[in-house]
Amino acid sequence: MPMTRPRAALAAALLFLAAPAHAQGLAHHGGHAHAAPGATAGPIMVSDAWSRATPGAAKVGVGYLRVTNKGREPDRLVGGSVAVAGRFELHETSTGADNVARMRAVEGGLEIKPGETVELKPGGHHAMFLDLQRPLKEGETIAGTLQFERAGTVGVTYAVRGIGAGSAADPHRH
Ligand SMILES: [Cu+2]
Repeated sequence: MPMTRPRAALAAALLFLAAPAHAQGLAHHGGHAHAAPGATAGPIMVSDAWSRATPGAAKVGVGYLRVTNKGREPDRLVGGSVAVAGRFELHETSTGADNVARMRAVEGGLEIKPGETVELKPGGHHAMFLDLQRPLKEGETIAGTLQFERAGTVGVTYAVRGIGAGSAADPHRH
């Protein structure tokens, strides 16, 4: 899917993503939300889905999770939705030599090979919730779906953590 949003909107989204990274070391241990229970559809299992609280005026939220493929065929995560946002996109973040994080839409979805677990996590792949209808608050859960090429639609519940939660080197995740 081409990135058609104006540059200003993308820049704002990047700022939103980048800002918490500087406060994470301090904030993380306070925001100790538990992940919602996992969901399965056929061989696809989704677990540890979480999101991050958003500042008042933000129109973008983010989603992280793990997907395990227990089947014999590869599958692809190709999209999804959340009830509180107008649009859902899969993004990839990479940090260049200039130490600036950039993100782009994942073309053609994200492959999950048989037996593999793919993690959407800070600093890597993530779900982006666009056109947020309201702020996300720490401690709540938000419902959504994930769309897989083979497995179809899988329900997912994101546990919303604190605004500074989840560094790329989050000690609780590994
Ligand atoms: Cu993004």
